[in-house]
Amino acid sequence: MSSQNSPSTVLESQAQKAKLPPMYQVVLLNDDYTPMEFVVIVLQKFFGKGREQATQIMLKVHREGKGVCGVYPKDIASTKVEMVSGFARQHQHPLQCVMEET
Ligand code: NFA
Repeated sequence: MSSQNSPSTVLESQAQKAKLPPMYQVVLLNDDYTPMEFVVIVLQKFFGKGREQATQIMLKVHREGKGVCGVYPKDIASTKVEMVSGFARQHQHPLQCVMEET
């Protein structure tokens, strides 16, 4: 960094350019066995959705095969995936939850 120019007037090189951290979608996948009501509860409990929005997302997953529950930084997305997967396992449902970089 030059001592002659204030930081705001120095053009950043590509290497120095401030880059926002990547974000990750947390995605639910459809299956034939998990009850619809269980998926709605998951969306309310772990993703802060209201009953109506949770139902919309559940139906999208059911009809289209997958649906986005939320978008988070990596650590938070990873924790959500583990919490949802553990909750589904505890209840012996095959519901799958994965993360995808945006
Ligand atoms: N397809 C499931 C059923 O018919 C419901 C479901 C929705 C499962 C969304 C997983 C995700 N019971």
